[in-house]
Amino acid sequence: MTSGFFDAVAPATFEGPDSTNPMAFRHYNPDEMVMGKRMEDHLRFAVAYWHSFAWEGGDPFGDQTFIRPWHPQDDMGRAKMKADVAFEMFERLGAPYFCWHDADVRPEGANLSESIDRLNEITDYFAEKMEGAKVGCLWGTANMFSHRRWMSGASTNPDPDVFAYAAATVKSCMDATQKLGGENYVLWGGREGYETLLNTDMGRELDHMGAFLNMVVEYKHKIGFKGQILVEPKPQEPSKHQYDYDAATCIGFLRKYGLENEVKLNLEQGHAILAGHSFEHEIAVATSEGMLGSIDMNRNDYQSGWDTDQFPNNVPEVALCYYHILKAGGLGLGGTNFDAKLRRQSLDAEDLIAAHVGGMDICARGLKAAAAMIEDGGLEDALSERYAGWDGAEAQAMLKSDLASISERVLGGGIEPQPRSGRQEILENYVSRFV
Ligand code: XUL
Ligand code: CO
Repeated sequence: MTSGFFDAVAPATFEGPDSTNPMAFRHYNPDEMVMGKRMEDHLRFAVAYWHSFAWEGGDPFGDQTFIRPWHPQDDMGRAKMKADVAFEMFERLGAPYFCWHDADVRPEGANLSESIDRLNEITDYFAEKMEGAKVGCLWGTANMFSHRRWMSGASTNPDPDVFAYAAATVKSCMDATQKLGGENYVLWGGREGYETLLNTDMGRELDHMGAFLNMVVEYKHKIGFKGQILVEPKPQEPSKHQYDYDAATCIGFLRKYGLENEVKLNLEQGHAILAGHSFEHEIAVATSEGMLGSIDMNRNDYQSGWDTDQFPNNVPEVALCYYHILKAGGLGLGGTNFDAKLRRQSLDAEDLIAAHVGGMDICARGLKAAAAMIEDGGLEDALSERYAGWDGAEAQAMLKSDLASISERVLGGGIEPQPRSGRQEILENYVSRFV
């Protein structure tokens, strides 16, 4: 028996590029081979529990717009109804994964012990549903930013009791993620940052955050969790300044605290935009260091300056992201999580399905375009040609040389660099042929 929530909406199926059905896939065809691998296995789509099932449609100027049968979310019976609906949606979409925070899936208890009991009960319920189903857990995480106890941070809180509460909370979420066979565990630094330096000891807070993350890694090994530990950069919102600002900042942080071989990055398109970067910039920073873990796919409204978490709808942008991902060997244990929410006027069950169908289709188109560019090799050829000078023995030897000898060679040999075109427009025209 189904919950009835999606009864009026047909399951999404692949109908091919000529279909005019807004609820059908035109490009996402899970079994289609792309560069020798099934499309589903490249993209590894995940539905985000928080946006699709927990968010009630509020914004800073108004409250709930979505009225769902599982509201209010303060009761375990309704938490199970929410789970029933969520799993029906995963199946209708053919989404292979989902991601969750503790706060999305269970109501907060009167104390931590009750909250953990509830988390265990609901994740047991998930585990039953996952048995024999085609959906897995891409990642789990802890919401350490919504409740007022986290208002001054979790591991960076000036109060050590909050640090302790955070440690116990993350332990419970890692246990639940492992129970569900999760492939990753994510830490987004919700309020790990500051509002004003007037009340903040930044160096001390960063040391606490480094110590905390080392404990997470230690616990991963202790329980034999085989998944990846990922941190998720974001420059601001909710804090004025977040410590995990962007990919480069996170990599520096991981190196400082000896975690560069243990922790990778979960990169999000909207967070890249807030940091003043393109998504492909963040992906290239991570892949150049072998630290790409997974991606949160969404987009921001470029005018608003907020983290608007919209579903992706821009093929050229998405294509360049997957180009860098494919070039680096793919997503591995990571996936494409739709950390994206409906607009608050999109009230219907049909809107929820259409948003994911559209997002999945845009990503599939982007992936196919990226694969076509890789197979054609035009961008790689252009790169090789641009850097060809560095293939020579003399250029390579220079990298191990010193300023004085190089200077001698330049002055003695009459080296006189001749500027060459960067050919940006020609390369942009090249990309346009594929997207
Ligand atoms: C917030 C955000 C989170 C993380 C998980 O901007 O992206 O949803 O992905 O906590
Ligand atoms: Co995210």
